[in-house]
Amino acid sequence: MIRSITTLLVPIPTIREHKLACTVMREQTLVLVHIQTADGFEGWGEATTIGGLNYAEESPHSIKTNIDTYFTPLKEAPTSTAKAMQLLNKHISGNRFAKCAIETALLDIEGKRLGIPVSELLGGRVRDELEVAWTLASGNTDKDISEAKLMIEQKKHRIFKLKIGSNPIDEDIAHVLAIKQALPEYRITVDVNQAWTELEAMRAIKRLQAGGVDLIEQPISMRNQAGLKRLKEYFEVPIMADEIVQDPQNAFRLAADHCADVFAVKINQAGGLKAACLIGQIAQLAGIELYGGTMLEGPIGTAASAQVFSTYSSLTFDTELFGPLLLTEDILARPLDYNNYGLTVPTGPGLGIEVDKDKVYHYAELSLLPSANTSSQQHFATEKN
Ligand code: MUC
Ligand code: MG
Repeated sequence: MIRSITTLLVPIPTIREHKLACTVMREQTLVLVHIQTADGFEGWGEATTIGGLNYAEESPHSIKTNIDTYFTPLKEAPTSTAKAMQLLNKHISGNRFAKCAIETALLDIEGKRLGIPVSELLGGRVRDELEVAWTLASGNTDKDISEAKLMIEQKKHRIFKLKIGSNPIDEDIAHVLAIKQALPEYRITVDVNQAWTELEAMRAIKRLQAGGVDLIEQPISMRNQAGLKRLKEYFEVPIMADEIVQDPQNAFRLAADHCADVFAVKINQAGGLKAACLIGQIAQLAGIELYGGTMLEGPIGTAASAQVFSTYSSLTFDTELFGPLLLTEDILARPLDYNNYGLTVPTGPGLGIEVDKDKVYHYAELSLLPSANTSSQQHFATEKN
């Protein structure tokens, strides 16, 4: 039986401003879930989103409040992850991010109880290393090029994603092409975070494709599924669906209609680790390539994502599990193992990580203090001219 469920808001500053089309991040608020069982096991889960309510319909505060207020019957539930999640899904609509945090903590416990990593509860891992892309989003072309060169030199990353969509299109394209020209042999993805209209996307992607850009992520609104399919059919450069890929039912509809070449899968957006595995299977059955996405999780959510992506039979476009590296502070006793352009999937029982409780409670306390820059405040990106 579950003895306690504790939720904590843990805001951690980012190493630099991180600019997306929808927001500018200066910190990330981790929503941590700590579950303890009556027989002495404990598990950790995490939910994150981006920029308060800028990116998705759940905020750190709504996730915490909803778990604290509406997920309480879970305490009477069996510790079996499958049965507990069945109960939650029956009684709680939506709230995929919150459900993901709870499922992560329960799987962590289940893995520890059985002495196996979470990947083995999810069907079994087929890889132990994940290549990790880095996102260049300082907002300045020269800074981004130097940042990328340093990453390559240090063997940290050699795949790069550029966040665009907040500037006038000509400016964004010049920025991307300058970076691609400076790094011709490296894979460059652009993530527009839904900022363009379909017509803008048509015109812009033509120029990006001609400039050798390798992957285009969510160029238009997630509400325009037919438009995404038209872009996918028109262009040779692969089109990746991100925000539009939500729960497995929705992923199934997108896959059946073959609306994208690649799915970016995120455990939070999917509604949990098992849902993210299901989306991976749906994509593979439909001939859609996979990319291991991030909601800029800290180390707990990143370890959980790594456990999931290690089970995908193919992961053609690798991952972007760099969230912990964007944060100024770690909350693990031993940091995740980033080396040789990637991340080693933890091998220990459960998530395979040890959370440093003192650090967690130290940073969580800070959330009680007023902060000039909390991600609950809305950071609106500059309006397009
Ligand atoms: C997104 O839309 O992919 C992933 C990397 C990053 O910088 O933002 C996230 C969200
Ligand atoms: Mg994206």
